[in-house]
Amino acid sequence: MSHSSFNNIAYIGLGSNLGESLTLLTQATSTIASHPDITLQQCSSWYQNPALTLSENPLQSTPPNDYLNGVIKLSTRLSPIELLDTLQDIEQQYGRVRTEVRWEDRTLDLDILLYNNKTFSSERLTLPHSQLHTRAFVLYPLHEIEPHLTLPDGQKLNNLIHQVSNKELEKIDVSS
Ligand code: A4P
Ligand code: MG
Repeated sequence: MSHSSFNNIAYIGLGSNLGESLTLLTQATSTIASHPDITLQQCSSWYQNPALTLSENPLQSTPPNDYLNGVIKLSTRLSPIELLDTLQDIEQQYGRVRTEVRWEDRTLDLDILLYNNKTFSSERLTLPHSQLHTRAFVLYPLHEIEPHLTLPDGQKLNNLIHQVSNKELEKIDVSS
């Protein structure tokens, strides 16, 4: 089958800090890749890093586990909302329990970081992802697969990563 119609490029941020995170992330990537309307183009390494927390979260009684984070690049014929629906289905499939607690520990979080050069905002979807510019665990894996990327607002990824420290990111050696 020709994939020439899969002419939208999206970057997805993956995160997990509950359960067998490496297995979950690897299997979720395979599930995304096997979707009939998606072609997986590239995967970053996985990076272990401390959870970014909301200091005002009164329901988080114990310190959260570290996260594993990574980024994948895909081409798709799904619209942004269809892609979000698909990713949320996959989150459910991998045991994500959504509660009222924001930033709760999660088995799997899938965020659409970028969709083409699109800027968009609705109740369900903001593009680019609102925290993209500030998070080392997003910027460095994205840079690993797309070093020359320019964001829709004209900022170069190459410049952005120098504004955010990567000293807490530990690249996972999957061969060991
Ligand atoms: N939504 C809006 N825009 C998007 C988008 N571009 N991609 C909406 C995906 N979803 C988007 O997300 C809440 C709602 O955001 C969705 O229903 C969707 O319609 P959620 O996954 O249900 O809830 P959440 O993830 O708990 O909230 P939020 O605010 O999205 O948190 P984040 O930004 O996902 O951050 N620390 C480390 N080290 N690594 C992490 O990955 N992640 C978080 C959660 C906190 N700390 C972390 C990490
Ligand atoms: Mg999320």
